[in-house]
Amino acid sequence: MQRRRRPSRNCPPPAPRENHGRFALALLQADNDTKRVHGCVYFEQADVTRETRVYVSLQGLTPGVSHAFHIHEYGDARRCCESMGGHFNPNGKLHGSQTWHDVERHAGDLINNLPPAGSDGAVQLAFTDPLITLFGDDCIYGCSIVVHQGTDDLGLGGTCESLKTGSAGKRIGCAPIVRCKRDDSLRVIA
Ligand SMILES: [Cu+2]
Ligand SMILES: [Zn+2]
Repeated sequence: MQRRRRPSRNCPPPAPRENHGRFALALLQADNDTKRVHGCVYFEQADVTRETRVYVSLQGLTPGVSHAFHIHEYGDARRCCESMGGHFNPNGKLHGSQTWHDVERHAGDLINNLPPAGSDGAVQLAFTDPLITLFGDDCIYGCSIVVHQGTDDLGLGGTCESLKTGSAGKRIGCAPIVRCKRDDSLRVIA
């Protein structure tokens, strides 16, 4: 068989990387039957030494309810939100909250709960998280975002379930977290 030559001499070189930042996206899809939660969660991390910024824009929530919102371990949607595992917990911690810096938490606990949804069922906010990362072995690519029907009790419920899940109830929306290109239009400001 004749060997083919790669015509590299006449082709432009690959584009250099724009910067060292990394970006990710969870796109929650609407479901016509159940009016499932939908919208977008966008992540940015400028480099491995910087904290990750999270931008949330969701619709289809229950007005007035502060829904629990976490990163779960798997991005596996074969059984919709049920196959996405428990809270992302690479360090083997108990469930907790970002609010208390001296108390342990799952990396996936984030801010635990979204602010109460508006009368239109929408929420927009941005926050920074010191534990999650888009770099290295424990990066969140391939994990998922899960939104719950109820409110996370921050591990204060006095039960084993509370120290595991925050007793946040049914999963009403979810999506895998995938790597994406930088997109400043997804930087919603609350
Ligand atoms: Cu959850
Ligand atoms: Zn947790």
